[in-house]
Amino acid sequence: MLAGAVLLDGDVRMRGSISVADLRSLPQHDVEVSFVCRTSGIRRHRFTGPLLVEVLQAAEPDFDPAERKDRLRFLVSVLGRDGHHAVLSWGEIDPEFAGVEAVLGTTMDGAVLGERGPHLAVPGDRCGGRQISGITEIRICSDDMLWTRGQRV
Ligand SMILES: Nc1nc2c(c(=O)[nH]1)N[C@H]1C(S)=C(S)[C@@H](COP(=O)(O)O)O[C@H]1N2
Ligand SMILES: [Mo]
Repeated sequence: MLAGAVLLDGDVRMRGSISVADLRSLPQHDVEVSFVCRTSGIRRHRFTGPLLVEVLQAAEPDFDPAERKDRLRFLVSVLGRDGHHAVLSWGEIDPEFAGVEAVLGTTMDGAVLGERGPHLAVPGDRCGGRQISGITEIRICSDDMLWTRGQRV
């Protein structure tokens, strides 16, 4: 896999590696995020890149085509090179629902991220935990396993 590429896996038809060039071929968005980290205070960064939802849509998630709201059962987990990962819900990033403009940044504060890998920018998050740097992998799945793990206690 090329340095800086992201592996897309899970419940999508087009699993595989997305290069930085692929990310740059999609419409580019410009977002500014500012968040508070308990250890280092207020942080502010500007990112450009495609919307996360458009990258995922291009990979054709396994939504039931006959049921428009089936997509609301899907979860997206974003993993950084250091092992940090966090989840967004499909409804959160879908423009027909909450429409949070989460971006897979290929530049940060004007500098190309290149082989460091893209950076997730989640406007509106108050803390930094989902502003994930050095992304290596994104997985998407339905909530099926939440409902098949046996009875509630
Ligand atoms: N890959 C990765 N990204 C991460 C983290 C991490 O541990 N690993 N920590 C998050 C947290 S908790 C914060 S506050 C911000 C810090 O961003 P900064 O480097 O701009 O201060 O990075 C976020 N992104
Ligand atoms: Mo943080």
